[in-house]
Formats: sequence, C-alpha cells, structure tokens
Amino acid sequence: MTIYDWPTGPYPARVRIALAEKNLRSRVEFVSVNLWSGEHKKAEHLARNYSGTLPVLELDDRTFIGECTAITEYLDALDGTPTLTGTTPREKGVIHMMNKRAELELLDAISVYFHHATPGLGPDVETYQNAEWGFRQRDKALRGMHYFDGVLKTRPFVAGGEFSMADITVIGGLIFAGLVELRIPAECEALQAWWAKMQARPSVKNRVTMSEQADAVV
Ligand code: GTS
Repeated sequence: MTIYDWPTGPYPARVRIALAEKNLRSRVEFVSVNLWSGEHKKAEHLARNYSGTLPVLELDDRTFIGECTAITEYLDALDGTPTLTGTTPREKGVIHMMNKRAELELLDAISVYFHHATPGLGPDVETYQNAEWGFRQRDKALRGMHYFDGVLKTRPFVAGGEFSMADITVIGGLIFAGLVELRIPAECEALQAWWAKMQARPSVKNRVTMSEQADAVV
C-alpha cells in the first residue's frame, strides 16, 4: 500500500495514527506531496483524489481511497478485528457521529480558519480567501473545544470507554490548533488532560520520523 501525504499535516496525522494503532506501518510506503508548493492541486495528484487533498491511500490493485474517515475504516477492517471504528451497531453509530462532529466542529473549522484568515499555504495556493468566514470558523472551533471538554468530563474517550477513530479526529484538530497557535482555553481542563494523555500515546508521539520532520519544514 502507498500513502500520499505530507508528513507533518494534521489530516495525514489521522491516518498515520490509525496505521500505528493497527500495527500496519511496515506495510505502507509513504510518498510526499508538497502542500507548500501546491503539488496537491496539480493534475498528477488530482488523478488520485478529485478533491485535491491529502492523505490518499493507494491499494496494490491501484484503487485510490481518499478521505481520512474512509481510509481509517479500510485499515481498521483489514485484519477482520476492528478496534477503531466499532463492532456493534451502537458502537459504530456513536463513533461515526463523534468522528463527524470532531470534523465539523473542530478540525475542518480550524482548517478553514488557516486557509481563509491566515496566509495559509501562501498566495500561489490560496487563490480565494474570505477572512470573515475564516474567523467565524476559528470561533466555531473554540466552541467545539468547549463541547469536547464537556464530553471528556463524562467519559475517558471521545466516543465512550475506548480509544477510537473519533479520538484520532479530535487529535488531528488539536494538532492543527497547535500549528495555528489556537490554544485550548484554560477552563477546558478535561480536554487539556485528555490531550496530554493522547500526546504521550506512541501512535501520536511517533507519527513523524525525525528525518521527515527535518524535510517537511512545516
Ligand atoms: N476531508 C478531507 C479528509 O478527511 O481527508 C480533508 C483533507 C485535507 O484537508 N487535507 C489537508 C489538505 O490537503 C492536508 S493537511 O493540511 O492536514 O496537511 N490541505 C490542502 C488544501 O489546499 O486544502
């Protein structure tokens, strides 16, 4: 399998964490697509993923799977023992709901803030920016942090008693928050405590190698 990604990116982090959680890292070759030079919007990458985003998984039969949620579902199902996306109908329903909520209320909102209300990937890539929309999404993400704080006051993980894909998506959101210097509000103590625990998790801590970190610049 091949993963096209940018090693330090928050969305790529989601798939890298899932790979590590599933012990699949050694079965994957990573190919870097340079976000900062806009390589992800060029024809070669658009042929892999119509949306022009990273990451993308390529299977050995040349099937391309984009979207972190879809890639995570694929990886989780591979060994017949899903541990990230639920097994019972109830688990699956709750995990998917919380995963989507983490995208809508946190990660995707921060991404819009980055692309619209900051220089983003630079003028060659950011061909349309709407700062007002970006700042609204930043505020939405801050509300999202309060929401997840409330959730984590009542249970150890985002979707219940076990680590799941929904935790990975909130992790992606907080990685992105760090990159754009959006701090978790001090009063969100449960979210802060959970984040400290998640950052110590090997799949999260070791998602980028030192040489990838040096090459990626950002
Ligand atoms: N919904 C997509 C998914 O879940 O895979 C979003 C993917 C996404 O936005 N990826 C970022 C991207 O391609 C990568 S990163 O910012 O996290 O590194 N951004 C580039 C762009 O121009 O939107």
